[in-house]
Amino acid sequence: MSNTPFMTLERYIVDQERRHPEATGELSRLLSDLSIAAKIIARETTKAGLIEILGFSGSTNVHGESQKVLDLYAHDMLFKAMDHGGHLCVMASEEQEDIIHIPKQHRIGKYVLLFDPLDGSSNIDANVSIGTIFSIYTRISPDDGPGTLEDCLQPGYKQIAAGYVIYGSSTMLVYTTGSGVHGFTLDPSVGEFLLSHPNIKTPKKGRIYSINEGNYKYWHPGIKRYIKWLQEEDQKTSRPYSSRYIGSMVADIHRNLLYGGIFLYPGDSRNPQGKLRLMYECNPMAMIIEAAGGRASDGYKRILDIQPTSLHERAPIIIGSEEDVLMVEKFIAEADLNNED
Ligand code: P6P
Repeated sequence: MSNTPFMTLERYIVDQERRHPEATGELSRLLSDLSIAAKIIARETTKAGLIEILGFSGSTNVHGESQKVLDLYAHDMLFKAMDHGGHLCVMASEEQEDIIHIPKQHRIGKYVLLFDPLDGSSNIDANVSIGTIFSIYTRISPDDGPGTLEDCLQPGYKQIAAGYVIYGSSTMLVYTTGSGVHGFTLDPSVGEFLLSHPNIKTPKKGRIYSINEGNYKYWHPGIKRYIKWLQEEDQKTSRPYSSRYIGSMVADIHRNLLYGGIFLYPGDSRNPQGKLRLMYECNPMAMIIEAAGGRASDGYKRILDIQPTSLHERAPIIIGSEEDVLMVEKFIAEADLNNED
């Protein structure tokens, strides 16, 4: 019998809040509202094949990517769940070009919410795990008016909370407020997220690497050498590693968080900034992995230290077990030192 206490997400959030006398309860209620949106999105994604909610919506997002019906559904569900709680001054979504103001009839709060409503959605029709990613900041603009773009363009180290929901063989919500990473599994029969993974710590070194090897010819020489190095045999360093790549960031990083390993979406000669979005994917995942004892960099500097300049900018990301990320940085530095092509 597991010794994990029987604990709902709501109860756990309140318990965590009680440890901070200065807490107002605002953040707790914000996280609780997010979990309601997650339950509704989970309900739709787990029956997507049955209710004609698959396929493309015919629209494209700010990145020129075709939007799936479920992408837009998840975006709308999050907006409707979060716009009236009185905790937020502004929101921003990976699926919407501009910041999202809180409707005038609702109270303005002190928090800022950024979210990727359904990451990995290109996999939806193939029934592959997908996820929602969220990131929470405290506003920096003057307290009285609506939130601003400036509130949304803060470096990742200023996040006060981050998390994701993975819609897979089960639905799990994983979040951190900076002290520990906690995982909750949805029990659909009672509609509650129950504590299943308290205080997740990621192994310092893994045996799994996740990267789209189809981009090999475009990679930095240091990345090329690193991946080839992983494939050599050496028992002392547990090589060769296993290659695991789902093509859904939340699923790949969730597995590596629990098992150990490294996920890489580097910049390359075609896309120097890589593919993943700094504000909606890289920063929240970086906060989580660091709180679990891992590391996240762009190959040169900490992801959380990047000062954003635009809402939808991309960043190269190398994230996971600390020793593995440090090794990639070493290969990159050596290749640069030797001016390798
Ligand atoms: P590629 C999904 O479209 C996504 O944004 C991430 O979830 C995933 O890690 C990445 O793109 C996959 O990209 O180029 O390997 O298909």
